Amino acid sequence: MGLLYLLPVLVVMLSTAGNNLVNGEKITGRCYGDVHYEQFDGDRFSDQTAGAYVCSSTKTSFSPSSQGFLVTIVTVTETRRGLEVTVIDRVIVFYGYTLSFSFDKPPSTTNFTISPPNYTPSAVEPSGRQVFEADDKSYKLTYDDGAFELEFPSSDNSSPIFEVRFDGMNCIIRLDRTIYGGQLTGILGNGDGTTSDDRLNRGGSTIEGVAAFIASWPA
Ligand SMILES: [Ca+2]
Repeated sequence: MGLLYLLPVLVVMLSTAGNNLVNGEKITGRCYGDVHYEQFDGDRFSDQTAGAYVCSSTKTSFSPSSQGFLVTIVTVTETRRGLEVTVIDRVIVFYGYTLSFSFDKPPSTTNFTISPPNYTPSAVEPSGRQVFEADDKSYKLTYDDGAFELEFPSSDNSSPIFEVRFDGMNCIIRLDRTIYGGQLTGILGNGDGTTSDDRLNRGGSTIEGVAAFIASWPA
């Protein structure tokens, strides 16, 4: 039980870790713990059904498509300290429909994939942290053992417009509201600032019940 009690502390630590990196208005959504969800517009709920789900995605109508993304999570049920818990086992990130990152828990070079394939580590820091950067783009990936941070800066590099952080248990997505607000679908809602319109399935119909809502977003 001790681990579960620590989860809110971990999430607070993660959610504040990147504050020095961002300027302007951001919206944040979270998938964390056993498994709790906090939507971009503030609604919170929990579900322990293991599966692969669309955590958050830009709508297919979103423009410009180069800033579109898809974040999926894979949850599994494990026994920890005699308790059956469901946790996030894997986070997969697609950005711009051309760049993809896939992570197991914890990430390692053997289960790490990145595309296009010309993406290679540009630096390995003394701590073992590896840094990936595209040749002529500003995408950046860093990860330590059991954690990763993804940042996609704005065109003028003023601040990240899309950030994903995963520590092996908690996945946090932070977005620029002026770009992504109202342009989102998936379990974490649409990010338009209204909490009453965020339990929709792919077809746009309201789904009653947390389990049914999450089940309506298979990856
Ligand atoms: Ca909303």
